[in-house]
Amino acid sequence: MKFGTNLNEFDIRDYLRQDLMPHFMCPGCGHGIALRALLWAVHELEIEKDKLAIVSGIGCSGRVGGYIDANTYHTTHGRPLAFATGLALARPDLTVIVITGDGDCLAIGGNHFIHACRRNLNMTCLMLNNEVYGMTGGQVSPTTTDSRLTTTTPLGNTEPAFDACALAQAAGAGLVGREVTLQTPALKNLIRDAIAHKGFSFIEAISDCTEVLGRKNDLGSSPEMILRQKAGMRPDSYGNVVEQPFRPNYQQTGILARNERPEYADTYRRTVIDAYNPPS
Ligand SMILES: Cc1ncc(C[n+]2csc(CCOP(=O)(O)OP(=O)(O)O)c2C)c(N)n1
Ligand code: SF4
Ligand SMILES: [Mg+2]
Repeated sequence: MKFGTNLNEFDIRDYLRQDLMPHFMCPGCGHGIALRALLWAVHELEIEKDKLAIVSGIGCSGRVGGYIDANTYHTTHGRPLAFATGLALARPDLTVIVITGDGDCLAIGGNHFIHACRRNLNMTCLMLNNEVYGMTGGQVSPTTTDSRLTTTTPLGNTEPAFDACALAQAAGAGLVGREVTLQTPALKNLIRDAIAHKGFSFIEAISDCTEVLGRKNDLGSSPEMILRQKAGMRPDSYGNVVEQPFRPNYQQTGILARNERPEYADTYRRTVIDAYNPPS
């Protein structure tokens, strides 16, 4: 069965489990905007709901996946990529998408992340980067910007932040991209390209935690927070002129790297499975 009644029109309600509404997200949370971009991309690709598998970890980002009316798996903290690896190997007919947070993906799940990039198994990893552990009350994360106040850095963060896209690229991911949630159509295009790419795709969506990071750092209302994502004009990798994100770590957006190399399940099947089951 396909999503939606009219495939020319995107209506997010066709893709959500309505019985779970109202959702848990705080007003203005960037994760909801990223969810919209993801479902819009799924709609444009006309992915059948029975063929879509969403795997998420633990966190506000992890809970987002459960609202999608498809096959959804809410796994343990930091482990969605490990779970998705088994799923994608066993069921190459599925479109496997991982939704993860900056803490889930880069802290507790950091080891799984680098190896998922290295293997290049066919799946898409969408990391919602709000620079904080949102769900647990606002602790510092590996992407927290320098000097930010968090519950575990009450005098300001002194650790440098990870550039997740540079890390993914160095570890061998097939496609790497970044977009701010403010640019929802551009984020949708990026996610669509990532899903269509055969291999491991990593997308960093620059999200906002209005409640526990915004409030602690006096970043203003949720509209003010999201408008801070722009400061100037620049062309993205699709040639469209869009606003530039304000955070210096995220000046580059769009597709940042493409690395066409053998997809892992194909290689594994050829070298291991076929060896045990030679054609008669
Ligand atoms: C093994 C384990 N350790 C710690 C936790 C507590 N915990 C739940 S969510 C979370 C951090 C989530 O941060 P992030 O991945 O950035 O997601 P966000 O809530 O910001 O979207 C932590 C530490 C847990 N659930 N399991
Ligand atoms: S705590 Fe932060 S990340 Fe979690 S729902 Fe609220 S705004 Fe979003
Ligand atoms: Mg986070």
